[in-house]
Amino acid sequence: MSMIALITGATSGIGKHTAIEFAKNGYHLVITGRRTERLSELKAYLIKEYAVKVIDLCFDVRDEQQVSHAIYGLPSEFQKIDVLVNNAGLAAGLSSIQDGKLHHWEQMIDTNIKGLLYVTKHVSQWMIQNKKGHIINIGSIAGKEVYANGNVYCATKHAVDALNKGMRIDLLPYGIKVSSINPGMVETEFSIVRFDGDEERAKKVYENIVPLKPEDIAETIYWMASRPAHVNINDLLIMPTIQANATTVLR
Ligand code: NDP
Ligand code: 8X3
Repeated sequence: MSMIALITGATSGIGKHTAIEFAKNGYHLVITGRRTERLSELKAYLIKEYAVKVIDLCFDVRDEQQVSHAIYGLPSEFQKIDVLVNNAGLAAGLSSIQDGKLHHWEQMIDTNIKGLLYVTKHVSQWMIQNKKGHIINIGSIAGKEVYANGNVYCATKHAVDALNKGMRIDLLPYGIKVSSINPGMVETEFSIVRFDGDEERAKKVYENIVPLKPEDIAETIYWMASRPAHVNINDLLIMPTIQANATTVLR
């Protein structure tokens, strides 16, 4: 069996395009997300287009039992995961700390931090057994800077930044690479989700600019995963050319 990548949040945006990019390069895939139909469609597409093996796992990363059940249920040939892309995540809301909604905070903390931890804990056990592996965490410019009303989302991505560093230290003795990629603005379903389905408001985020495409991030993730064995990209910040930092955007 050739190389295997497990990508969380593959039903949309960065995760979906990362699955396509890895399939294009001959990887067999484990794709995950909550939306079953989208997973099935992507699986069929990847098998047809790239003749790779694909397993789709439908689970909510916030539920540890679902995560462990899905991951430990993988057939043994799929347990030799070479690359884990911790991508599933979201921003919910854009409000001041005093006006923020508790359910938004909980959703972001449970998905972006706890979900990433659950998946990593289980997959890293196998990587340790196999004495190889590469974990690529999707952070954000929001994990490097804090912007107005970004409070809790920024806190979760700062946590991903810290976890990325911590994992790298803990997994070093086992030959496991740990990397993060931190994008600026990428046009996906991210803003639609952030604004609770308000597509008009989401569209305005990318009006009159050329944002990054999910394909740009996918290609960069694959590039990170395909460096020689002695090279690790610890931490990569990637922005559209029209964006200088979290808040300075040329429109
Ligand atoms: P999308 O909304 O297009 O995709 C998000 C993915 O995460 C979906 O596949 C979704 O799958 C999955 N997901 C969300 N919640 C859960 C959950 N509870 N359980 C399982 N899967 C979940 O957004 P992006 O592609 O833009 O986002 C991907 C990552 O990139 C996120 O971590 C985001 O924070 C980060 N990022 C995005 C940027 C941007 O500007 N777009 C910039 C910087 C970082 P499903 O709904 O089917 O469960
Ligand atoms: C997504 C990018 O700037 O909306 O992480 O936080 S931003």
